[in-house]
Amino acid sequence: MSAAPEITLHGLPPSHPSMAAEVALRIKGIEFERVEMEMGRHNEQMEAIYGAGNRTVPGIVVDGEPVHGSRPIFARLDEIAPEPALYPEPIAAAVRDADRWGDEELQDLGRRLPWGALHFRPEALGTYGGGGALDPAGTDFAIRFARATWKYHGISAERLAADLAGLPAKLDRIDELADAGVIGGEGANAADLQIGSTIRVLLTIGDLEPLLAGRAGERIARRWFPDYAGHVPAGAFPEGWVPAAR
Ligand SMILES: N[C@@H](CCC(=O)N[C@@H](CS)C(=O)NCC(=O)O)C(=O)O
Repeated sequence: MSAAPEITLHGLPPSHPSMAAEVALRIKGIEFERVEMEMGRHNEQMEAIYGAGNRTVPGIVVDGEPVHGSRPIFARLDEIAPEPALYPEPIAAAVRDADRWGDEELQDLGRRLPWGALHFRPEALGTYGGGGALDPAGTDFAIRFARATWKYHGISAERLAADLAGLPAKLDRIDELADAGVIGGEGANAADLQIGSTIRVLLTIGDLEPLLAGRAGERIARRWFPDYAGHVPAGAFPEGWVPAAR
């Protein structure tokens, strides 16, 4: 029998795909060490480990072999510990498609919508570190920080409004995936973790609570990611930007 591989997970504390990778490791019962990157230097730190162009978290190093990105991590973990499978048969192909959709279409909303909301309620940034609302000096910092994230993530008021307008269709798609049995089952597969981790972040935005309440995404998010700090009080987004709950 070969020895268990030595695994290091590199992440950033608030990163939802890092959280998804960590929960995948835990579900499989694989031992690992988690190392946080240094916010601001994380791009160069990740490139130094994972190679040029691999600037984002998460990544894992398996006995010296770098595996970069949430989807490659899920696939590699299934090779290391096949059970419980993150891409279980007979639905593996559908799970792979849903995981890809969650990564390519949904995941960015877990960055743009919280940073979008924090522009309007910057004092709430403190809650994402597990604290309370920031004091005026902290809020000055948060205003500058949120502005930098808007630039970095290409957020604009127009894009934010469009993201919000498009959210109900994405929530419908998640319900459809659950109705079809691709996500929302007994165990967590890769798509549950990919989609659920993004929805978990969206649940920190008070304005979105009515939209998310009772939907499959909410159920999956709360089940696999019970703890995620942060709360932007309702009323952050300008009136009329958040679609009505159905
Ligand atoms: N879609 C990729 C990318 C992940 C991603 O963009 N991660 C964010 C954190 S949530 C990140 O590293 N952002 C830092 C940056 O872009 O500088 C994945 O799932 O691995």
